[in-house]
Amino acid sequence: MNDNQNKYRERMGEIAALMRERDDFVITAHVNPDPDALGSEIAVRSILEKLGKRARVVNAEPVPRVYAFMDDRNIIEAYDPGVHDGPINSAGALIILDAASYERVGPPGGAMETSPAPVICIDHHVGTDGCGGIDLIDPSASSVGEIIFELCECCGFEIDGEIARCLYTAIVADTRSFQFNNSTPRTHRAAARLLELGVNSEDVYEAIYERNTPGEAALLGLALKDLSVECGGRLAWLKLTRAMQESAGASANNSDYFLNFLRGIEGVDVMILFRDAGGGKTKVSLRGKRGSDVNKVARVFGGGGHVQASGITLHEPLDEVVEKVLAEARMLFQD
Ligand SMILES: [Mn+2]
Repeated sequence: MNDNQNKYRERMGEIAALMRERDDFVITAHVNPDPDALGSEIAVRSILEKLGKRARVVNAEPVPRVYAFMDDRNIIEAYDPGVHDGPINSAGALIILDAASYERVGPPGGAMETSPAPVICIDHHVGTDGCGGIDLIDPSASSVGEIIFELCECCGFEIDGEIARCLYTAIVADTRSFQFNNSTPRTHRAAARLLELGVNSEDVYEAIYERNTPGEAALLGLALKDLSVECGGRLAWLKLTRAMQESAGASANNSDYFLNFLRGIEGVDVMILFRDAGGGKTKVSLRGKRGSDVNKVARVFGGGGHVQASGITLHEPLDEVVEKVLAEARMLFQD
C-alpha cells in the first residue's frame, strides 16, 4: 500500500469514527444534483440510520423530476432557511458529498460555512481543495458512490439493498454505464460487489436513461436540425433556444440525452450543449472523448466538473455565450 492509499484509509477511518460518535447529521451535495450526488446522500443517510443516528438530507433545490425514482422514501428536503438554519447550526456534523466547496452546495452552503459543526467532505472532482474539515477527495474515483462503497467495506458499515442500489446508480451514472475512462478496475470491483448484493442492473439502467418525455424527444428533433460540426469534424454542438423549448413544450432536464447523439457521430471528440435556461441564464454542458479536457474550457468561465464532463452557468444571453465558449473550445484543437 502506498502513502496515498494509507492516507485515504486513514481519512476513511476518521470519517467513520465521526459518524459513529456524533448524532444529528445534516447531509448535502452540489446544486443541480445528479444521481451520484443523490445516491450518495441517500446511502450515507441510510448508513447513519442503521447506526441509530438522526440525519437529514438538505439540498438547495427539490429532487429533479428525472431523478425522483432515487428518492422513493422522500428523504430529501429542499433548503428553507427558516426550517434548516437551526439544525445546520446545531448539527453534530455536516456532510458534503460530490462537492468540495460551500459555494458548490448553493444556498445551504452559507449556513454550513458559519456553523460550528465539524464538516466531512467527500468528493472526486478535479481542482477542488476541500472545505477545511475532514476532506476525502479522490479524483481517481469514478464517483462518490464508489468512495462510499469503499468506506462501507473499509469501516464495516453494512450495505443493504437500498444502499447498494443507490451506490450502483451513482457509479453507473457518473461513468455513463462504464463507458467513460474514469471507469477503472476498482470501479468494476465495486459494481460487481453491489450486483452480488442484489442490485438489478437493468432496472437501474432504465431508471437513469429511459425516462425522457415525448416533449424532450421533440426538442431533440428541433435542436438536431441546426446541429453544427466543426474543427474538422471533432467539435459538435447544439443549442436549445427559448423558442425551441416553448414549441416542444419541454426543457432539457437531462443534458446527456442530447449530448449522446453528438457523442455517436464518428470522429467527434468534444460535444457541447447550450441551453437558454430562462431568467437571462445560459447553461452549457460539455463532454469530451479520448482525453479531450473540456474542464479547461469550463474553468475559463467559472464552471467546473471533470476532465471529460463539465458545466458552466452564465447570466448572459444564449448567443453571446455560444460565441465565447466556442472560441475557447476551438483552442482545444489548435495543436
Ligand atoms: Mn459525481
